[in-house]
Amino acid sequence: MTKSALQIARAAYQPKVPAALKGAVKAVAGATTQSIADQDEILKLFPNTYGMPLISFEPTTEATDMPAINAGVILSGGQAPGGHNVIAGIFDGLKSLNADAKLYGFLMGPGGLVDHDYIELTADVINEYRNTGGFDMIGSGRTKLETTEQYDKGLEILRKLDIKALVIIGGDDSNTNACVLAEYYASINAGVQVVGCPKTIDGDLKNEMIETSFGFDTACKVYSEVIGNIQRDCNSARKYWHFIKLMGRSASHIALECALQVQPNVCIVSEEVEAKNLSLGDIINDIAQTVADRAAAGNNFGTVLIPEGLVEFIPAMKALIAELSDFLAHNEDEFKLIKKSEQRTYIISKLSAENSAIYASLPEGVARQLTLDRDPHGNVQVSLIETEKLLAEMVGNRLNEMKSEGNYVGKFASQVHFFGYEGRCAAPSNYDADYCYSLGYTASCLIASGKTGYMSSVRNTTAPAAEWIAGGVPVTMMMNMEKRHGEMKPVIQKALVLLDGAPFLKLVANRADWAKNTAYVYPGPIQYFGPTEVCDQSTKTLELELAK
Ligand code: FBP
Repeated sequence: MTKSALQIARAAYQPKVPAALKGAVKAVAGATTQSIADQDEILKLFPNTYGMPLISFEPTTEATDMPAINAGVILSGGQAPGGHNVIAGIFDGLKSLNADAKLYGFLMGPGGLVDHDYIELTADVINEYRNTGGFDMIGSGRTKLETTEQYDKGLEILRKLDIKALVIIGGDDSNTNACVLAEYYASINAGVQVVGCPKTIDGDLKNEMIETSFGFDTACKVYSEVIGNIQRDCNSARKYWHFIKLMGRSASHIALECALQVQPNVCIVSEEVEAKNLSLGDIINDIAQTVADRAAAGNNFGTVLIPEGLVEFIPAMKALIAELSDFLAHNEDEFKLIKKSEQRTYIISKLSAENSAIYASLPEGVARQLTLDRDPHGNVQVSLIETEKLLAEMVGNRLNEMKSEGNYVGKFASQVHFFGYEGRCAAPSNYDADYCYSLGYTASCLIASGKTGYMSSVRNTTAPAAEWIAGGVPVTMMMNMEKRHGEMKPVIQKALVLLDGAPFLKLVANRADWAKNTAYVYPGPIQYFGPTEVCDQSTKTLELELAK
């Protein structure tokens, strides 16, 4: 396979790791834990894995004579830069304990475990993928592990390969499933540990013990580079308003981080929209006013950042989507029989009066996009909803009205963009390459110390890597009960943008200036070689959050 010059040079990069992981470690147990909410229900559902202590790894001089441990690894859900380094870290960690250890990769996500589809990950395979983006070493998928049949089927192959531990690399839903699996295997004394690793470009799997999910850093840097390029184009031609939707299924972390990096004219934050109970009309009016104000100063151009999940946060839309999801979950078969051309009328006839009116008012395309299949975890596939077009069109219409009212003089031409897939498989930044490798290596330490139901945790990551803190967090600690597919389920609580958090407050303090004046910043491409302040910086979000 032909490799780029960067790929070849990058293969030799040695990820930086916490000082504690450079030699033998011992697991030190900290305080016992509780789930963040609904403690009684979560305890009842996880009697074997609830309340375990936090773990940190510290260097030890005690000699350890470890048996060879075979482990399996699964990549679950959307791609995120650095996944290959997590696997490399697990591999190196297991091998450092005993060179006879084996690592197996289950193919195309959790489905590979159930279907017994796997490969052995030898040094040759691992070395091909060190510091590369993508999940193509073993592929990924969104199959939800949720039935005992699936767990038992998985156990057959784990036993056959003598696998004693499984690492599930995934987002909040996948790590929730990892914990359910850990609990089940513990309850039947299967002798298989399950450990999770926090992955998602969305950045919404984070809490007190998990500073960030991997991939967020690289993806935001890739998007910020291209938004910066668009802003320079925009500031050169001075004739377009660019409506840029950014991935992030629920939380607006990506849009917010990119805004902090590029200083756009407008950045919508879904969590604020919800808190202020804004309607679609309010959002349109706000953007149109900014366009009009800039036009009054002779600036008929600008940028608007839109978080992918916006529609689900507009309270009226959220209520509509909730009813629609419940209805579709219970009437899936009937709905599938309705002709495409009649689906809209059918849905309108089935919803409550209020939701039906909102649904009827939506443009045809968006209405159809809302009824598309949910993902296996019951989520609306928001990446398929063209919010950027919806907003650009509606702002254009509003400006026409304002013009006829005499409240706008200017020219409005829009361009729409959606950045998501472009960033999910980028070559990991130094931050992600180091963080991911450390997460994987830490997972191997959790395995070696017999832990199950834990998530690998690496903290203090705005400091130099040597000072990072490696450990494990019981997954039940992050759980609460939420409604999914019409039923209450234990799930890891999603971390949304905090409206009193430092990153959002930074936006608030600056957005009036950024709206009016052209204060664009052009971050440029990710740098892998060069001065540390250019190559090793983390996200603005993390810097602001950890500076408190
Ligand atoms: P994960 O939560 O699985 O990491 O996926 C995140 C994401 O990239 C979202 O930002 C996006 O909405 C979704 O995946 C797209 O899903 P798909 O890859 O199935 O198109």
